[in-house]
Amino acid sequence: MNNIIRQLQKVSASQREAALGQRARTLWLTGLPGSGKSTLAMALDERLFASGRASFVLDGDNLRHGLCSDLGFSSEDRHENIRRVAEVAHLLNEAGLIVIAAFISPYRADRDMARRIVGDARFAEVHLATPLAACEARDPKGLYRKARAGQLSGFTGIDAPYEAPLAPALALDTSLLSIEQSLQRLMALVEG
Ligand code: ADX
Repeated sequence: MNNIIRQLQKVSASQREAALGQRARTLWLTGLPGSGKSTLAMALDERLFASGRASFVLDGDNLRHGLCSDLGFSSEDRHENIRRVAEVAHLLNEAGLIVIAAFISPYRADRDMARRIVGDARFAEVHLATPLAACEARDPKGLYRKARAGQLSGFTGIDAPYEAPLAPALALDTSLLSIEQSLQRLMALVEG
């Protein structure tokens, strides 16, 4: 970057983490639409808050109303979406927070980019490995139905790809696990 010089902060990330009594981490929840990302992200955040942790959820649908409202669903726009979100996750981690990021993030290369931006030591990839048939049966927003009817194109799982993680820190099939069971595994990951 020309003519732009980094300023050093007087308070380090590790000092902030120590004050908060936690390790800053980013749990990156990836999976098909309807796989349970947002539900689990919000429930985990609530549980962390109740146990005295400082956490924050970054959710695809929410950020697409603000920071990413100029982006669509082409592969280029999804890439930019993930880049921006990963930069925000990094900043929140620098502030000492536990970040729960819930994005379809369908491309492996984009998730690898997110890992690089956040930093490998802080990043944990969680695959919501709920099968397509179960996600489609839930169809919480009616978007699978629209995609099948040809009213929505480029929908992940129907006519846009989803590249499953090869080695996630955790894989959860929410068609088999209760919310409570999934939460316990996520809490163990945060604490590990
Ligand atoms: S990502 O692919 O860039 O990671 P993100 O998680 O931010 O996606 O947003 C996904 C949300 O956008 C879905 O929950 C759904 O409500 C909405 N959406 C609208 N159009 C599409 C589409 N073509 N593919 C996937 N999700 C879509």
